[in-house]
Amino acid sequence: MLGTGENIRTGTSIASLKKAILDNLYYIQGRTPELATKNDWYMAVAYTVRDRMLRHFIHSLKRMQDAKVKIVSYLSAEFLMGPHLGNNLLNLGITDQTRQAAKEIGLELNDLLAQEEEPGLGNGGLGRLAACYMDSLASLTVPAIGYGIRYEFGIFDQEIHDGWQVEKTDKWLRLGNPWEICRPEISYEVNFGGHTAQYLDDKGCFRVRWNPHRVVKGIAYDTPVPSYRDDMVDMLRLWKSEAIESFDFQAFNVGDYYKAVDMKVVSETVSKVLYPNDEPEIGKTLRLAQQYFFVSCSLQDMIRIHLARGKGIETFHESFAVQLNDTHPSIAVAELMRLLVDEHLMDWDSAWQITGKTMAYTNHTLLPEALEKWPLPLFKRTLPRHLEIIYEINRRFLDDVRHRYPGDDGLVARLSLIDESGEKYVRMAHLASVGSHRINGVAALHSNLLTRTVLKDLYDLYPDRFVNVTNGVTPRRWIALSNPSLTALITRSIGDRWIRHFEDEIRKIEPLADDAGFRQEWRKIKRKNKARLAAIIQERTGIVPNPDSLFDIQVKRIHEYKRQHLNVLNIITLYNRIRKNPGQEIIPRTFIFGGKAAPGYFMAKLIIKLINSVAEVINTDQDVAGRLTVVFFPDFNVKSAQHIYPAAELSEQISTAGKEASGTGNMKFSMNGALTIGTLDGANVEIREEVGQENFFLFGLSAEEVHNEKARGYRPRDYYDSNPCLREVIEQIWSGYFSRGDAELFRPLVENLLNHDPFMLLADYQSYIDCQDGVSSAYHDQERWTRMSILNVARMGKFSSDRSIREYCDTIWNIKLTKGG
Ligand code: F58
Repeated sequence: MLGTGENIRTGTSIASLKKAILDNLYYIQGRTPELATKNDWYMAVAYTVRDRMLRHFIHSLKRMQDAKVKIVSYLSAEFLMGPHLGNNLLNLGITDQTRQAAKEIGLELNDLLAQEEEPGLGNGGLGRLAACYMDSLASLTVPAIGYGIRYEFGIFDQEIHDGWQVEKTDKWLRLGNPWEICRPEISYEVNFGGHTAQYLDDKGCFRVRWNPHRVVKGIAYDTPVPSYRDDMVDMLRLWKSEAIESFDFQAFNVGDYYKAVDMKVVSETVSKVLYPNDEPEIGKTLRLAQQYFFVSCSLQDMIRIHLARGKGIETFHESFAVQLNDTHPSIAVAELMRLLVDEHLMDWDSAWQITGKTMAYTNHTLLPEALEKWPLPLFKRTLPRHLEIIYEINRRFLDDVRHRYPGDDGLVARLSLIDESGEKYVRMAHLASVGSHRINGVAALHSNLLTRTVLKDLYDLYPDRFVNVTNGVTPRRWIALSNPSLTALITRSIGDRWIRHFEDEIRKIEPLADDAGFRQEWRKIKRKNKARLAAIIQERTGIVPNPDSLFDIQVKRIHEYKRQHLNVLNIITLYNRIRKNPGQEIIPRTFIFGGKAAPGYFMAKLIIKLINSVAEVINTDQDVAGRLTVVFFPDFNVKSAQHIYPAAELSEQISTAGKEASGTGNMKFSMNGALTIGTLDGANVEIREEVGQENFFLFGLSAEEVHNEKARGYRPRDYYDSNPCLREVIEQIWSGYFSRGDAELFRPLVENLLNHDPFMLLADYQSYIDCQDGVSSAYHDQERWTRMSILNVARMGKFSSDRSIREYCDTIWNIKLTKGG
C-alpha cells in the first residue's frame, strides 16, 4: 500500500520506494525480479533515487533563469565525484527507508552500493576538491554549475602484478550511468585549427573571421548534485564530443563514406580519455583540444543562459562568477574575449573589463615544472584566433608594465604571457592571472609562497588580486557517509546539526574527550572500522592485518615529493630493530599504502615496487610474527577511501615542506579521528594550529629550512655517512635484500637519494624516526591517544568545505549567502 497522497516517483515511504524499485526494474531495465542481475537491481534503485531529486533539480534550474541570482560556474577538467548512490541517499535523508524497502524485496543495500562503478573523472586532490565544493555549494544553496568533460575513460584502474603497477582501462560507462541526463538539444560547436581573416563589417568596423579546419560538437550530460537535506539541487554539466552532422552529409554527397566515419572517430576522440599525468604535457595536442573544447562549450552555454534571462551581453559578469580550477581551463580568458569581441561585436576594452570581473583563478601547485605552458607552434596550429587574442592581451599588458617600471626589460620578459627564453611557449598561469580579478592559493603557506616564488612578479604588480582560501572537504561524504558508527555516536551526543553546520557545531564534542565512557565507545568504533578494513584488505590482497595493531596509513598519488619512500625507510628501520632484538616489545603496526602512479613516471612506479618488495620480506619473516605488516592497497579511489579513512589511527602527511600545496586527505583522516604525523607543509600547518601542537606529531625541516639547506649546497651523503641506521637501511635496499638478491632493481632510487635527494629524505630521516618513536609511546597510553583523537575531530570545523565556499563567496565571487550565512 502506498502512503496517502504518495506518488510512485516521489514518495519516500518504504512502500512507495519498494513499489518504485520494482516498477523501475520492469519499465527501465526491462526485467522481472526472477531474471534481474545485481546491476539491474542497482539501476532500479538508482533511478528510484534520481526520481526523488528531479523536482528540486528542475526547480533549481528554473531559479537559474532569475536574472537577479549570480551563478557560480566552476570550470574544471576534473570532477572526482565518487559513487553517487550512498551520497544521494544521505543527502535526501532516505537511506533507512531505502535499506528497508530493498530488504523487503530481498536485497542488501550494501551489496547494491558495492555494485556502483565510480566515475573516476579525476586524478587526485584537485578533482576531488571540485566534488567537495559542488556538495558545499548545493548545501549552502548557492546556484552553481560544475562544467567539465564527460570522459569515456576515467583514471585507469590499478592492478598490482608481481609488485608492479599495471594500468587497465577504466570502462566506467560499460553498464550504463543512471545519474546523468543526456541533453542532445543543448549542444555547441567548437572550432579547431585553420586560419583567420580580417575584414571590415558593413559599419566599416575591423573584424576577424576564424575559418576553422575542423568543427566538433559538444553535447551536455547533466548530473544532479543535491544539497544536504535542502531544496537546492545544483548541476554538474559535462560535455561529450561528437561529430557535427553537416560533416557526414558533406562526405556522403561526394560518396566518401569512410571519410565521414573517420571524421566521427576524430571528433569523438576529444572527450575519450582523462590524462593521467602528473607531469607537464608538452606536445599533447589532444590535451589542449580537450581544454578548449570544454571551456568553449561552457562559456557558450553561460552566454545562452545569460541572454535567456533577458539581459544584455554587457552585464554577463552579473550573471556568472567563473572559477578556473588551476590553469587547465585558463584558455577561458581568451575564449570569453573571442566570444564577446568576434561573436557579440563588443569593443575590446569593454570585453576586457567584463572578462576580468568574471574570472578568478585558483593555483594548486608550487612546483615550477608543473606550471602549464604550451609550445607556440602547437598552440597556433590548434587555436590560431586565440593566439592573436593572447598577443593583443600581452601587448596591452606589457605596455602597462613598461609604463609602471620603465627600463626593466628583465621584468617584462618574466611577466610576458609568452616565454621567449628558448623555445617559445604560452604561459597559462600568466594568462589566467592577467585575466582574473582574484588569484588564490589553497592553504595559507601555499598562498604565501606563491607570492614569494612562482607568481612573485605578478604579485608585485597586482597585490590586491591575491588571496588565500584554505581547502576544505565535505563532512557529509567524509564522515556521515563513510563512518556511520562515528556519525551515530556524535549525533547521540550533540544532535545532528553538526552535519550541516560542521564549522560551529563539531566543537561541542570537545568536553567529551574527558568522558571515559565516551572514549570507550570511540575506541570500539575505531576497532570495528579497522576490522572492516582488515577484511577488505584480506579479500583484495590475501594479507591478514591484525585489527589490534596501530593502523598507520598513507594514501594519495604516488610522487617523490610526497615521500612514500621516507615511510618505507622508517618501516625498514623498525624491522632492523626487531631483527637485532627479536624479543623486544614494540607497538604492533600495520602500514597501509595506496595510490596510483602516473603511467610514465618511472620513479613513482619503482616506489610502488619497493613497497611491495619490502612487504613481501617483512610479512613472511617469522621473527616479526605479526608485529609489523605492510600492505599496498590496490586501486585507491573514492570508494575504497570511504573504507580507509575511518579505519586510520595515524595519518602520514610527510611531504617535503613547501611542496604540497594543501593536501585534503590530511583533513579526511583527521575528521575520522586519525592523528597526524607530518611536516609543516600545506594545510598541515593550519591543522596543527587548530588541533593544538600537543595533538600533532611534527617532524622535519620547515619550508624555509629546506630552502636554506639547498642554498648552502645540500649533501645527502653527509647524512648517510653519519647515521649508521640510515646507512644500513639504504644498503639493504641497494644490495637486493628486498629484491631477492637483485642489486640492480632499486639502484636508480638509491642513487638518486644519495647523489641528489631533491626532496630531502635523508635530511628529514632522523627527525622522522624519532617522531615515529613518539607516536608509539603515545599509542601505548590508549586513554591519552583516544583523548587526542577526539580533540582532533572536535577541532576540525575549519576544514569543512562549507567554510571554504563561504570564503569564495565573500572574497572572490561577491555572492551574499541567503541561508545560514
Ligand atoms: C592537488 N593538485 C595538490 N593536481 O597537489 C594538493 O596539494 C591540493 O590539496 C589539491 O590539488 C587541491 O587543491 C592536484 O591534484 C592534479 O591532479 C593535476 C591534474 C592534471 C595534471 C597535473 C596534476
